Amino acid sequence: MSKKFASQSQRAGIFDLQNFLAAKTAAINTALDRFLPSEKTKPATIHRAMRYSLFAGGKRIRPALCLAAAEACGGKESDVIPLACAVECIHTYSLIHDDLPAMDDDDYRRGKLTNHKVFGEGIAVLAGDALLTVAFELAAKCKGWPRYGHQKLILELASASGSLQLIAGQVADLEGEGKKISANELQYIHERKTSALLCCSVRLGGMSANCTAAQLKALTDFGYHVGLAFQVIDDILDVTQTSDKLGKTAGKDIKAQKATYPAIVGLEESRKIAERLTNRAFAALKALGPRAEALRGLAEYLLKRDR
Ligand code: GRG
Repeated sequence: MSKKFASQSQRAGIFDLQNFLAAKTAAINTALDRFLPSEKTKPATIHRAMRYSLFAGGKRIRPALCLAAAEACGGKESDVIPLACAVECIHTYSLIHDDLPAMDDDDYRRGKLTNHKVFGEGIAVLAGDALLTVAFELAAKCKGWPRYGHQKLILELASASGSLQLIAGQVADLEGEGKKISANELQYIHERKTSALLCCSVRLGGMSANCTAAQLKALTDFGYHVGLAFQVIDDILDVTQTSDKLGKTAGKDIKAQKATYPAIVGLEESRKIAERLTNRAFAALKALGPRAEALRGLAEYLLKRDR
């Protein structure tokens, strides 16, 4: 890691990211528990399956980014929480479906057996479907703001998770397996499979603070670059970390002959790319001023993470 980058944490100064993440994770977990039907609610199997993956120990990065973006624009935590929960529900649905035998066929996720390994494929498909649906229910029930009414909020979630973004990325990923693809094609996949939902999380945070158009532009720029950096790091971790550390099967990308940054440009260059993308994200934050310190801390943490 370059000296230039290492100095970012010193500049971040007193901001305590560990505390921030712990507090936001607790708030999100409490809210998710409140929003979702209980395990005993009929039909109990589906609610147990939804909760199994939702509370399996995910890092809660997307909701944390959503809350941090709201903070950067002067928003209130209680206003943004339903939207932060909505993005986590969409993210968890995508992981459940991605792990299915018809897709990535994985046995472990978040350090536990995958949803279909515990509940069977049928229920796992339905648990994913139900989590996706809950996300839109939460957005429909949230407060709504003068510049961003429910139509805009729901459209935001639909665009990020639809066939032009998240699903497009997954399709390109599936179709790219075993093929030699270019760095540009890989970027197309990463933008959609990963960056779109991270960027949406950040934008929804801003919207919940009724942010200005200029603030939303800065958040979009930040979210796009952090999202891409996140996936480059994910690719690096897949080849440098153990399954135990990641809570999912490491080394899967090579086995599935997936195109990744380390495979195309090598590990060292991949690290530099992630660093450059993070610096672009930092630059976008300038427009938001000192209240964006949590976003800055998160971007730095995501670059340096080891799981
Ligand atoms: C099935 C529509 C559909 C999409 C699947 C999520 C996904 C797209 C594929 C899973 C594999 C992958 C590399 C996804 C990119 C996004 C990503 C890195 C997910 C993991 O996110 P983390 O690390 O996971 O935030 P936790 O478990 O901590 O929430």
